[in-house]
Amino acid sequence: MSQRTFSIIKPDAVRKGYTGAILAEIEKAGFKIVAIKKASISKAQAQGFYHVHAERPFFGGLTDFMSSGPIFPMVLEKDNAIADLRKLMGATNPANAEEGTIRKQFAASIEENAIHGSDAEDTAAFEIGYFFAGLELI
Ligand code: RTP
Ligand code: MG
Repeated sequence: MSQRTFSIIKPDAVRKGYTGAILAEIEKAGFKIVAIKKASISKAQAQGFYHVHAERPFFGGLTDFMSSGPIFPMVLEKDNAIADLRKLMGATNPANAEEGTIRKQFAASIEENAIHGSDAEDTAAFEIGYFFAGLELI
């Protein structure tokens, strides 16, 4: 059944000029881009987005990084979108990512790892609402 997920092209990938190539991979894999925009978020906004990781040792570095430059948040749709996007992204650490995945091709490190994807239905709903209003999603 058709499902929506949330993704971000992270600041490292935008800086390196990989936005178009990553979007091409996403479309080639059968995702429909429901909504997309360019954004720059503050440290506080990054902390809100990644609040589930607040107690992790990497939280400071992660939120500094995510607020370090422009990003492209987007809403994607296809059958099994949440799991399929995670598969297309590859492992969090690109050193462990499978050949052909976005992180294998475009990520430099576990921190500068090019793309975010929601990990479950409830987090997808929270993350879509964090960046997009209902009227942007028709
Ligand atoms: P994301 O949420 O960005 O899609 O990444 P993920 O699910 O693959 O990984 P997650 O465990 O949710 O971690 C969120 C982001 O935090 C950074 N991280 N750094 N230094 C570290 O050990 C470490 N672990 C995670 C990564 O940038 C990861 O994408
Ligand atoms: Mg995650």
